[in-house]
Amino acid sequence: MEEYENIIDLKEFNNKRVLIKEIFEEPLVDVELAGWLYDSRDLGKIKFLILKDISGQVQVTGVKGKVSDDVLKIMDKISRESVIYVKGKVINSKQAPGGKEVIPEQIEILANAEELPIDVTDFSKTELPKRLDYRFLDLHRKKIQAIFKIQSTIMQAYREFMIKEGAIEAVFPSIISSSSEGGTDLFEVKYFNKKAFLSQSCQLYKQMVACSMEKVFTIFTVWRAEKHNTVRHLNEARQLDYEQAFADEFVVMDVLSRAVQYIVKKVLELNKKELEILEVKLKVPDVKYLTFAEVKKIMEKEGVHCEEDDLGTDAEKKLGELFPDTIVFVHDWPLSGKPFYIMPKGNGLSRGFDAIYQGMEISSGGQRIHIPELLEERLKANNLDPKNFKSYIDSFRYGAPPHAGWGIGLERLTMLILGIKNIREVIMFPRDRDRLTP
Ligand code: AMO
Repeated sequence: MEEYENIIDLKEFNNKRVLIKEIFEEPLVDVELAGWLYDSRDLGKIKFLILKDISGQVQVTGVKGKVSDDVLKIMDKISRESVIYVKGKVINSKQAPGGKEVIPEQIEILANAEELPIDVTDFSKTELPKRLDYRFLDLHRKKIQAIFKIQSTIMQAYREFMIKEGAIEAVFPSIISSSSEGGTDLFEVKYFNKKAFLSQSCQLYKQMVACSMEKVFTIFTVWRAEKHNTVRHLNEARQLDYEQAFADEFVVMDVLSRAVQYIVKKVLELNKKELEILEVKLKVPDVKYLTFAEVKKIMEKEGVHCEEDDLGTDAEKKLGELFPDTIVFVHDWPLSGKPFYIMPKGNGLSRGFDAIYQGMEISSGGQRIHIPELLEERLKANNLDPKNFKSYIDSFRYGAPPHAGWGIGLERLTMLILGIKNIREVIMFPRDRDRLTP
């Protein structure tokens, strides 16, 4: 094709466009709409189209004799999910869903949809892997759109909350020269003639910034080369990160609880319709503080396995059952179970914590080490070479205050707010052990 001319004048259309939800909210008569064909029915003398856009759906009704033959002819040949433009009049109708329908004067097919590879109706039974193969089409569905509208609110509310707290938003590099979380789960990249890695966390950078700008936050993409394929792990995930100077773990646990409560309140306020579509009953969470030792005792009583320096999935699940709709902070965590940058507290304990919500870890954090000599010691204790962390260690030599922070998994938070079982449902384009496209 050498030339393409737009079927309608898009600039003009954007000036006049009516969103479908406005039809039900305002007394409109002449409307110009565009969207996707959800469904159609042909009763011979009368033809129905269900048109949907991002805001809702409406019935378009063509009655023989009342609507031009040209329009009726087009109504006959539109395939499901094709993109159409409709110009018409809104009338009240008792039979139509929502009590209103559109009588079309002009219909144009802007983009034809071929035979659909997956079911995108509200009653779709297509399995998740197949849906993810065609995620761009899966995103036509109301339910899927509801998930990501809510995730958008979560991110927006997080930003809003942090700005109110007086934090500044920062961006950090995604290519790093050495591990920030320790361990082996790094993706290697070639960086000219050097070896580099995709960032596991912005940990070291957010600390450096907190040591000058006091309160800093970001929404950061992390890469974890974890080999296990579970319903709660991704190889590429997002974290809501926060770091604050002059703070210990208790100061930032309080910030975390208020941040999550603010986010949930915003979702309740702004996403009523989406929560209804997803049939979610959401509550603003309570907050509970327990030491690691207290949790161990609880688990012993409950007969649930808990590791020496970690909770494990069974114990997390149990905490969710015992304390539903509650952010459970588990603090005074064994030092051996926390990364090298977490501040020791004596007696084998640390100033690190995990936050458990609805039976799953949503966040970990703690007070950090701001003393270079102690940091070197802890790196060595974790079998890491201080030479690889020179610039990070040096950043604490010139007036670095005590500081603390945390990172919340965005996808984890979304799945737990919505009671969704598989993390892949709440990320538009998941990267897991087997999936690199789309
Ligand atoms: P951590 O590694 O515990 O801590 O990660 C923080 C939170 O991020 C989420 N998360 C993940 N979500 C999905 N898939 C994964 N593979 C994955 N890994 C982590 C979880 C987890 O609780 N730098 C520290 C945070 C800090 O101390 O500030 C860190 O990254 O919800």
